[in-house]
Amino acid sequence: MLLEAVYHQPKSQYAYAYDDETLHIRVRTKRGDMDRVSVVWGDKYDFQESTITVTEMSIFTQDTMFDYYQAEVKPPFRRFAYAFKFEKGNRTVYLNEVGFNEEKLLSTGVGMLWSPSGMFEYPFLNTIDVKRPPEWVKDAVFYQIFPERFASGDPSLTPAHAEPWTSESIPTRTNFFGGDLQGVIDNLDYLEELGITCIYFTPFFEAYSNHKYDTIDYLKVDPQFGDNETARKLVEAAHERGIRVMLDAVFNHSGYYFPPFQDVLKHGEKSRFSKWFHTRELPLSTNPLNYHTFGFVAEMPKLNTENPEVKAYLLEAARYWVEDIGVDGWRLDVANEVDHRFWREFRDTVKQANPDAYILGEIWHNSQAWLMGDQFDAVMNYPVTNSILDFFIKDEIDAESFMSRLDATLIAYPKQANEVAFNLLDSHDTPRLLTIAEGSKQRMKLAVLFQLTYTGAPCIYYGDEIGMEGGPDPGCRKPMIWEERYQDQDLFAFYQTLISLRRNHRALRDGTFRFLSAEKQEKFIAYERTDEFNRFVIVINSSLNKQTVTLNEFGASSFRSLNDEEKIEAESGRLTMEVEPLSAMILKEQ
Ligand code: ARE
Repeated sequence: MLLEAVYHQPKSQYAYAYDDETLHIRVRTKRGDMDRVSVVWGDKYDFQESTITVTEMSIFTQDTMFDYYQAEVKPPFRRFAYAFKFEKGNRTVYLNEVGFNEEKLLSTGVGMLWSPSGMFEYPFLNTIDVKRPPEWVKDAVFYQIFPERFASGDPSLTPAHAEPWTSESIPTRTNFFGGDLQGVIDNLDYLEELGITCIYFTPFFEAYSNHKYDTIDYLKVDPQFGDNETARKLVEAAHERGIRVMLDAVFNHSGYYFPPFQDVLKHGEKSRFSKWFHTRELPLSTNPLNYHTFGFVAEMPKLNTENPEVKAYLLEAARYWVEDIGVDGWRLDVANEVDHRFWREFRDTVKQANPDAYILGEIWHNSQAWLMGDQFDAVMNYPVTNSILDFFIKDEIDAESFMSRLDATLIAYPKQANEVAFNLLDSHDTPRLLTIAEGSKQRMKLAVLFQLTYTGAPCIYYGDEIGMEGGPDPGCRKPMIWEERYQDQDLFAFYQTLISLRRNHRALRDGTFRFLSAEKQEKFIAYERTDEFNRFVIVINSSLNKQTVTLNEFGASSFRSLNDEEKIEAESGRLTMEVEPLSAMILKEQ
């Protein structure tokens, strides 16, 4: 046993409440090291040999170095004292909060030697602390819209200097094309036909730039896009079709033309807003910068979210859009640079306005510190994005390392956070998927197929579904192509089919996910998604060679491929199939 590899941390993603009565307890060990791992537990006020329970744990995920064991327990009095028991061959070792104990040390009886004071504890399962993301997100398929570039519905709003909207248009950092909210309303049919269920808008509040991340007024729709009534109409029209709406909260910084910032620029110390920004000294200077900003962008001064007036202003905006206009969630820009205290108050405000609102942080890294229930429901799952791109699109990692990287993200957070993770393949901040795939629609389809059959809520970046291309910002922000002859209808149908498959089968959204094959040096994977109604086996061959794939432990089952073209029966418990290069098979058990 390599005890040095064992890791557990109470009250973290290794020990958390999943619901009002269930705790998830996890422990890490060296991969393949243990024969059996159990959690030994009891009530912290009645911890005796006769009352303790030993619950065997199972491996819930693995990476190249470690096994991660998990057990679900339901302590009757909601209090929980526990230790771990590791077994290998004839050796048994216990781990409690004090450290490791060999069994021989416990020969006089575990109850006597393990006074509860030496145990790990989950002191009390308080229901208000349980992380409870909105259920609807598990079923959602998001669609990201960059408002200036999706569609123009009200030509009277189009800026005079806007460029013509064509399939050849080239976006720059500063040009405009005239997209607006009416344009989205006019195209809700299109979105419904595609099958998506929630629109994520990058900012549409009044701002100076074309991307609107430099807010001037958080309570007002940008006049180029319409007004607050258009926003209300849009939300209502979307809701009528069962489509929800999520907005972008840019609360880390304001724009240069935000009136309080202009006031500080003009009046320095004397400004009544002098404490509204994270300044280093006053008067303000942009060269050299003497105030904090997003990146080194002088036009984006960092808001002082510790200041009560700033807080009140931003929280009112957070409330207003949810409660008065009816939006269903917030995506939080640069979420990891804003103080945690602000986010806790933000959560209370938003959930009070609508307990079902989704709070999604924009964080590109491990986000455990925000995902324990008191701040965000989920984060933009860029670690998963990168794993999918590296395996299916860039062909840079093998199947084992793909599995290992995905599994690492599962252990990083409580299960609830993974169930509503926001899984994107590209965005307004990255090159488009098809461009990363160097134009290979076959590879793109494999990535999309995985995304739409994986745990967490998928998001499609506008225009990907019809084959749009574009490099890094600003290249990825071309105006949507609406002329049908330039749209890839076959790709659209592919998205449509997969979205509807996902929407029709809970197993593919919220079912158990398990890798069946992900081997070293191989370029194909097989996985299973199951719930009480259905069992799917999906094989994706990301290599340039035809693969014969054999999967074990299938009993006498029989499967049918989705298009009904093939029927595959297990023979001697084995399922065997041929998968063409760069293609996939979705099999459903009959
Ligand atoms: C513009 C230009 C850029 C130029 C930049 C600086 O387009 O080419 O480099 O100015 O002069 C918005 C606009 C951008 C604009 C930017 C600044 O959309 O077009 O860029 O404002 O004016 C990090 C942050 C993450 C942030 C990304 C961009 O952690 O929060 O950088 N994303 C949000 C939005 C953006 C938005 C802003 C923040 C600002 O989604 O659209 O930009 O409001 C790694 C790191 C990440 C890093 C990521 C991307 O993986 O780990 O931390 O994210 O790369 O750089």
